[in-house]
Amino acid sequence: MPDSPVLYVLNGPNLNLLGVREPEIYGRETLADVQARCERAAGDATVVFRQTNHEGELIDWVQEARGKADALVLNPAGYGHTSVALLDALKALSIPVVECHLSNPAARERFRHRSYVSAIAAGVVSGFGPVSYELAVQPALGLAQERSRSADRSV
Ligand code: CA2
Repeated sequence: MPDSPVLYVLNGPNLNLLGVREPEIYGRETLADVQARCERAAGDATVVFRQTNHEGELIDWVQEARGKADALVLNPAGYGHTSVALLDALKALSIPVVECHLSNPAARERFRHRSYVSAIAAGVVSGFGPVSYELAVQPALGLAQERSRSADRSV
């Protein structure tokens, strides 16, 4: 791993509406505020922070992360509950993935209880609003560092 690890933070559909709609569920902070929290939590690491409303674009970014990122924090939003295609893309990754949610989907409607992403995630942080992202960043980077140390040992 280079001196400064690269962390991808990818966000799925409708998260661009953060702070604008449904503040009672998702709070008043915007996605730009969440990005600033991730950058702070990541310290010296480079953070690539993106949001898309399109499943194919999210999958393209996951594939891109394969060659460019050391770890991934992913809020798949609605696609976490539905997208086998996203799961397939994630399965091709060998970097640590931490799934992250603002709300706690397990405490919401039944259709939100299933997450395809959880099947491959190293861990899941949910229910703490924008703080969920901060809590996800540190273990994602820690796991990346562990992985690179054990790769060093094996050469
Ligand atoms: O709690 C989360 O982070 C979710 O991933 C958010 C998704 C939802 O489908 C998941 O079950 C849990 C929805 C993202 C929509 O974001 C909005 C934000 C503000 C206003 C409207 C939607």
